[in-house]
Order: sequence, then structure tokens, then C-alpha cells
Amino acid sequence: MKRVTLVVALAAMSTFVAGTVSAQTLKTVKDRGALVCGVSQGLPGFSTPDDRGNWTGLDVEFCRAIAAAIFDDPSKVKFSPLSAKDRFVALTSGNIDVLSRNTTWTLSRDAAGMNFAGVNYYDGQGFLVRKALKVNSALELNGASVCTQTGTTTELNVADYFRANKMKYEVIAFSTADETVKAYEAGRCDVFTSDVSQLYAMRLKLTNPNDHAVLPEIISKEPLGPVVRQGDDQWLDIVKWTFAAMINAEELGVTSKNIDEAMKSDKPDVRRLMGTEGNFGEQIGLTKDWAVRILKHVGNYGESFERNVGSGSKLNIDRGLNKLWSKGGLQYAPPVR
Ligand SMILES: N[C@@H](CCC(=O)N[C@@H](CS)C(=O)NCC(=O)O)C(=O)O
Repeated sequence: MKRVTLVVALAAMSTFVAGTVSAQTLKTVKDRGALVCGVSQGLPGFSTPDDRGNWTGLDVEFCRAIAAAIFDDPSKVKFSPLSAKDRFVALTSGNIDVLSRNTTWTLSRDAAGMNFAGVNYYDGQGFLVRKALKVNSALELNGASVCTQTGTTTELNVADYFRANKMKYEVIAFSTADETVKAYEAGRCDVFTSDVSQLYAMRLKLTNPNDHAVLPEIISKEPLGPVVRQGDDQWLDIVKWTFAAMINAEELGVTSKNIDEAMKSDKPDVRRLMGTEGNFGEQIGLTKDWAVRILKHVGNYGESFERNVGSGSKLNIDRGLNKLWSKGGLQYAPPVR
């Protein structure tokens, strides 16, 4: 009986020690003077380097928002480009602090030592085809060869879809996006399948984007969001509330442009977000003005969406499911209270 108690006590102690030892990410980031953010190897609109090596995109701006919240400086980020296959090991082994790379939230990923901090893009899988093929529906793809990327949810969904619709297909999988798109362009497959946002992004990389069309069928749910390692609850909170601040700001009408007026607002919700009332940022290890820093340097969710993937971008994607809940979409953040 005594031994059992001792074993239980030791187990509880080691959990506590492990918890405190791993609850270090914020300190590590501060000591290093920069956040290390895992991104894609080049996906226009989400994370892509320009000619001078500056990273841009929705996922990139989210990394900048975390850096802004911590350092009041959105440039304090080191970007680590990762293939779909390598991204999770990079996170669980501690090579990156956060993964912000068009990654679908699934049960098995949650169970594999990771935590998703929210959904910054509600997506679904689709198909890209040459218009010359004269295919109008995915249900006409019987016998098609399908290009896709390894290490993604894409491969499983395509198998489910063709099986459910009793269609034959051949998968040709590549380890990088560039190889996949090149193979499609070279005619090695009839169809390119991925999350629809990524189809629009990759279409821009083709020689004649207008010769290709995205078919209407959406065959899966792909809630994409930032991911952290399990075991550091404070860090999970920081990443989660950085995103929630961007959504709440949009809902409250606070933007990078009117932030100075918002600082003088007497609306209670705005005051709590700005830190002119309460100490909310301090409760998660940041400063009172954490959200002001995010909004000043990056902006709210709507600003970031439109600039990178929406109407202000080459992708020109409709906000659709990514509208705020109050405008008929799914984007909804818990309140700062
Ligand atoms: N959301 C899916 C797919 C993610 C994915 O990696 N898609 C490819 C398709 S284009 C991509 O983004 N590649 C960019 C890269 O490897 O840098 C997942 O989490 O598995």
C-alpha cells in the first residue's frame, strides 16, 4: 500500500516537474530575442518569401503577431520553411516554437503531442484541372491520375472520395509543393488535389493560370490553424489569445488604422482588449498592451485576410466560411474578460 502511494506520489511529482520544465517556451523565445516559426516552403498568400527573402502571407503575419505581442516588434521572427512531411517532427523535437503552416486540425495530430490554438482558415479539399479536359465535376474523374503531396490529409481524403463514388484513380505523390505543381504542369497527372486555398495559391505558379479551373466539389473539412507542442499551457494560451485578439478586434471594429482612437474608447469591450482596463495580457505572461502591439504592427484578422488572400491580393479568395460569425461565417473568438 505504502509503495503504491510512493509510486503515485513520484509519478505526480515527475508530471509536475515535466510541466514546469517544459513551460519554458516564452522564456526561451525572449532569451533568444526571436520567435522561430515553422511555415511552408512557399505557398502564395499563406507563407512565401519575396525576391529579397522577406516572408509574407496570412500564416507569416500570424507569426509576426505573436512576435509583436511579445517584443512589440514584428520583425523578431525567424522563419523555418518546412515540407508537409517534416513539419510535425520540427515542432515536437523543439526546433520551432510554433507551426503556422496551413495545417489541418485532426484528432491524430492532437494525439501526437501537439495542440492546435485555433482555426485561422476554414478550408476544404478540392481539385484543379486543365480547362481543356472539359471536366465540370469531380464525379467525372473516373480513371484519373491525381497529383498530391505526401504527409498531408489530402492523400486519405482522395482515397475516401474515389472509393465512396466507386471511381478508379491513380495517385502520384511528391514530397514538395514545387515538385507536385511541376508534375501537374508537365502533364504527369490529370488532376491536382489539395486544400482549395492552396489550389488557388498554386495555380498562380502555373505558366497560364487561366487555363486551369477549380472544380465545384469540396470533399473534406480542412480547419487550418497554428500548432504548438503539448506540455506548455502558458505558450498555448499566448498563441491562442494572439489569434483571439485579432478576431475580437475585427468584431469590435478596431484596426491598425484606428488604434489610437480605440485607445481612448470608453466601450468596456474595447478597453479590455486595449488594456486600458484590467490586466488581461499579464494573466497570460504578456503585457497589458499585448493586443495593441498586435493590432498596431499587423492588424486585425480581416485586414490580414484581405491583404494576403482576399480582395487585396492576387488570390482574391472570397471570405466565405472565414467571415465573422456575426456576418454569417465561422470565425468566432472567446471574449477578453
Ligand atoms: N492542410 C493539409 C495539407 C497541407 C499541405 O502541406 N499542402 C501542400 C499542398 S500545396 C502545401 O501546402 N505545400 C506547400 C509546401 O510544402 O511548402 C494538411 O495539413 O495536411
